[in-house]
Amino acid sequence: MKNLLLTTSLAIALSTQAYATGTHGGGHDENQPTEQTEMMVGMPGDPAKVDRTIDVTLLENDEGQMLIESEEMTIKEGETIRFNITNKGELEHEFVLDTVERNAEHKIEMAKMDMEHDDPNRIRLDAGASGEVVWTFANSGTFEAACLIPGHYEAGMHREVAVGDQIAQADVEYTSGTIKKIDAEAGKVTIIHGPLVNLDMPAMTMVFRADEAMMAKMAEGQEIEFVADRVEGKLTVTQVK
Ligand SMILES: [Cu+2]
Repeated sequence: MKNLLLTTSLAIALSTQAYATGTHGGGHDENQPTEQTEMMVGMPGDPAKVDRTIDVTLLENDEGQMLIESEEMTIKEGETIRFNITNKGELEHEFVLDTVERNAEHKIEMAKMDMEHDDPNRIRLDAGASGEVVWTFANSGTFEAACLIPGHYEAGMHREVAVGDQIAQADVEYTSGTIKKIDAEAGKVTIIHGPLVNLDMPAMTMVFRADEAMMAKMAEGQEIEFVADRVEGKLTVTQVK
């Protein structure tokens, strides 16, 4: 019992410290132990200064796999991401952000004793529950989002989180096109375009979806450079310049 109390107060002390670091904008306080203040993966983000939201679904499928589903987790160094996480499975799951090495270490600890943590880089969700993790990725590198509940990682619950200073830009190739028609009400735009390399499509005239922000940058007859991708199964203009 004494041990348990000790562990609990230590956990509270550590997470309080991690939050405090977040509000200091990442300044490294020499007096703090390095374990929590200098996590390789970054630091707790300020919910008021989120750059982007990534929706994440935790679930099991009929093939016995357990999955963390989301768009590609390709993040720019310094970006603050709100991970909007929903557990659509029938089991309890976790979402932990860390290095691959540290996740592996914690997985071994969890196998010995299934501990419930309350660290800002992780959240545990009952079936049907949802929650969020707001995180600032301070360092470039390849990290990992995982569920460390015994057996779940092995069943597939891990995915790569790539953080780089160039990745988000370098990854995309702009295609030139001419806007033939805009249907703002339907959120559709018809573009006569060159080959779409990322979608493996030849030059042609096609209808794309576009949100209001993209529409605002377009006019009929205009020549544009754009990027299109599949969003929820629909061809969508994701970037325009
Ligand atoms: Cu899980």
